[in-house]
Amino acid sequence: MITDAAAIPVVSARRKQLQDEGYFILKGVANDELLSRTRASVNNAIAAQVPSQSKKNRSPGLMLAAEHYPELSGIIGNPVVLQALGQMGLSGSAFWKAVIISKPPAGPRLYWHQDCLMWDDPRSYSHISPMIFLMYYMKDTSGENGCLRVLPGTHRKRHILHQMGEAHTPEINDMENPDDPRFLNFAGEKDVPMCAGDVVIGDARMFHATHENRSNERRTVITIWYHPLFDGLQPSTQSWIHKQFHERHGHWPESALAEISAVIPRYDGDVPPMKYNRFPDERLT
Ligand SMILES: O=C(O)CCC(=O)C(=O)O
Repeated sequence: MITDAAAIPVVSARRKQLQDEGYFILKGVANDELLSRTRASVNNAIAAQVPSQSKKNRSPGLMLAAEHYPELSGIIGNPVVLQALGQMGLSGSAFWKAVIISKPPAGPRLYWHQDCLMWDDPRSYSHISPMIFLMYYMKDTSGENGCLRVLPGTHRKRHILHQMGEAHTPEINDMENPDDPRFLNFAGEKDVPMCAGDVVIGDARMFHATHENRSNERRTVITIWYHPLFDGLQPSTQSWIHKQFHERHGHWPESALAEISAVIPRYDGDVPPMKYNRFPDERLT
């Protein structure tokens, strides 16, 4: 019998790396124009904030919510990335929020953490992530200037780090205890050096961290949070993402909303929003 090759489900290499390891890189997805526009917005945002910087968020660095910078709509809705996700079977992504994170010279390590907020949604225990990050670095990164580190496979497998506390509380962000074990090295960790113009796409359930910035220049990333296959999430999860998105970005000008229209969450049911839960239950083994 002759088999129709086109009918055989093909899991692309990218999708396989995302499923097995928890991340993959897309090269050259932000052209010079998009990168310059994004850098201009990010640099203005940082310049306006830096004089008032305190010890807050010492570990990640300066953190600015992108909802105040609608000029970032171009990178948030980047159609090149949406097309690549669609080809991998991850279409219908909804955008939650984005954050500018700028590590100053001598900025310390970012601690190990995972960012999944919907561990009550059955999808969180499946091979398709309910939440992914898109990280665009504004300049090339390496171990010297604070590149990303990842623990491949931890999106699907329980790790000792799951018992070590919640991500993004003021205590850990402000580095009140520099001896917290989440600042240590862990077996199997990998550096993810990046080139500006590329994007690293990762599973929010995977543990990740960064090196310290030992260079004399800022190292800035924009992290964008997407929820692929939005329509397949639990109604309460969809309801939460929809509400969060509209509260944060509802005031954006029409031109900015037009650039992200493909990823605007649309939920018109009446199920109340989920309560966020950052911790997996016994279904994660
Ligand atoms: O600063 C970085 O490179 C990583 C940021 C990060 O871990 C996050 O946005 O969750």
